[in-house]
Amino acid sequence: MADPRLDPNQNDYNAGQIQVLKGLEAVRKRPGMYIGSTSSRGLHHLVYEVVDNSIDEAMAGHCTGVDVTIHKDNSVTVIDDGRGIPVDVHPVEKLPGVELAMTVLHAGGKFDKSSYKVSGGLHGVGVSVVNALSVELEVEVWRGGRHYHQSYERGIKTKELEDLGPAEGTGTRVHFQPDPEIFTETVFNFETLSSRLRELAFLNRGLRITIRDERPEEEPLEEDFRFEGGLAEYVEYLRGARQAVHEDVIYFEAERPEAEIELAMQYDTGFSENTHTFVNNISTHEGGAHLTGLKAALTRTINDYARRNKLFKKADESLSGDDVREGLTCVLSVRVMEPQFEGQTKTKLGNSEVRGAVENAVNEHLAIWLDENPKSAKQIIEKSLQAARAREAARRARDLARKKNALEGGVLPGKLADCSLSDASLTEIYIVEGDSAGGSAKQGRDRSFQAILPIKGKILNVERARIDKILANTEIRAMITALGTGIREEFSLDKARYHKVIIMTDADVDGAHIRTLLLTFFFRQMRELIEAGYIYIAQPPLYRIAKGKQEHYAFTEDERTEVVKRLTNGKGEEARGLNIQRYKGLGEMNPDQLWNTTMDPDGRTLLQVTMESAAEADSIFSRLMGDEVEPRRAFIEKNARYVRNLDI
Ligand code: 0RA
Repeated sequence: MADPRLDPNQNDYNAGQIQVLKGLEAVRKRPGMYIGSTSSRGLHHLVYEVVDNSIDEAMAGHCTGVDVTIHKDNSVTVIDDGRGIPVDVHPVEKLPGVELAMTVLHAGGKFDKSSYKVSGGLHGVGVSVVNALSVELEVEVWRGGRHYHQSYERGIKTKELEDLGPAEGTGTRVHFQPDPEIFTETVFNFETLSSRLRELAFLNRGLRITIRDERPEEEPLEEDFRFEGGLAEYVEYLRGARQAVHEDVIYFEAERPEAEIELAMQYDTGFSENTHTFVNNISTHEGGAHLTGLKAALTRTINDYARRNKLFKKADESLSGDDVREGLTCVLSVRVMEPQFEGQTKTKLGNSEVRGAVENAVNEHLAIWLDENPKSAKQIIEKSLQAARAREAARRARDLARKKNALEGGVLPGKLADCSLSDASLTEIYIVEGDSAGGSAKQGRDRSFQAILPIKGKILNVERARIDKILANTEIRAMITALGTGIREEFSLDKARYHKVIIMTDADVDGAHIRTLLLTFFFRQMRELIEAGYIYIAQPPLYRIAKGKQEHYAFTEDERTEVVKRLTNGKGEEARGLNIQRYKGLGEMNPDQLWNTTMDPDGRTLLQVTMESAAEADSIFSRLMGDEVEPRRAFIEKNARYVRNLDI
């Protein structure tokens, strides 16, 4: 009985007050039990506890603003414009309401005030805990036209509630200095407080919350939060720089007997999921019933919408939970009368009845939103379908690995005119642009060692496609099967069916483009083929120069000039009846011409493709063939002066 005030013989103190002192003594003995810790975390919880009371007032519709100030001495003031803590004497406890609030643990129940108070967890223990753990606390109330004041030290009253006289307005002010005997850290972190206050402002739409830090020498730090858009604005804030898939944030509020529900969400072009859930303004990191309900509803409603609006291509198509959450930024906030917090960190909602309430509300409101926003709905389904395709591709890629390369053992493509020799070190394959050139090449070739694979037009740009699209492409599949090596992780040089892979395209811009696309494919999917020196580029002539029965070919402009000079003895072309043909494409050559100029090993020129640096090639391919236009433009501008024979 160290404290004389705990002595029941002291006539100032009745039995009720002894209970009070014992209660606060318990808080000081085991502060961790009430605020979680006595470190920096617990210190900041003191502020949250006081602010929570103001926010309760706001949620009850009686408070528009909360102002938090950190003073130079690391004491804190919280002011609100609520109704003010009651000051009249409680009929049973015989103490003013404000004094009960300041000294009785969980005094909230003593006031006839129904709100979504938190039972359990660290919040909602009551401002009396803050009082017990403060070396000094002052409370002021504006209420009923008057201004009141009371003060405490370490939870013990040092001044009776005093009526300071008439005053306008209503509200409450609590000023407290955390006790250094309790806390190992007594310096507040502005960022920690302001980010929680920002979060609270998002969670309580329209509520103004300010924070002011008076500690800096020069000028106080100030933040002013007020979000009329509530969670919708929160989602925009969280999405940050990620590019939105649809313009408007999906947003709704719903009331159910089990819970009040507020949800905002938006899809972006990214691949991650960012879902945050709250119960009574407390973040539920571990999820729980509300999150389970949300996920179930999301998957169901999006699938239903896609099916009803015929956005699936196949009848049995469907989107998985992961598909509909790819690139999603989402905030769910529920208010529950008696939340049960479970889990390791007591941040998992246990109330099973909330699951159905959330599921039902999201089903209903999301369906309405999608119906009312068909353009956005379509963009969302498309995004989810992309996610589904990627996931399917990943699955297939895994299957592929498991089957130890399905493509390699596959039937050779019908378009392939294979050679008769089977010793790969002696054989070569021409990948030829277009069917007509392919036809000439098939007729002109030496079929014992030369295979021909015609491909149609511009093949897929593998730089801008996910693996599923790459493998679905007929031309690419034909190449993979013909070459026999497999791709990427399953690539095996030993299985190459030819040791020369010769790209043969037209000598124009389109041909150059197709050549680049093919090289991109080899670089990304069969890099070892380049490293082994198996990839070549055929050099078809640019000109055919005929004089009578004589035929000459020129592969460059310089060669053409030289040939013409030789045939005319320097006297001009027309005069000597020269016939000069500019080859627009391989198809203009007959089989013999193609063989003589481009395919005959004794006369042809092949360029072997080599790679100085894979990293450099990597960067060039992604700049040239990737999504971004600007790096491509920059590269082209920088390298344009090296481009010759540009034929547009
Ligand atoms: C109980 C009843 C009433 C208000 C409050 C508590 C109250 C507590 C705090 C704590 C910080 N700010 C606060 N503002 C209000 C309402 C009594 C009534 O007027 O009916």
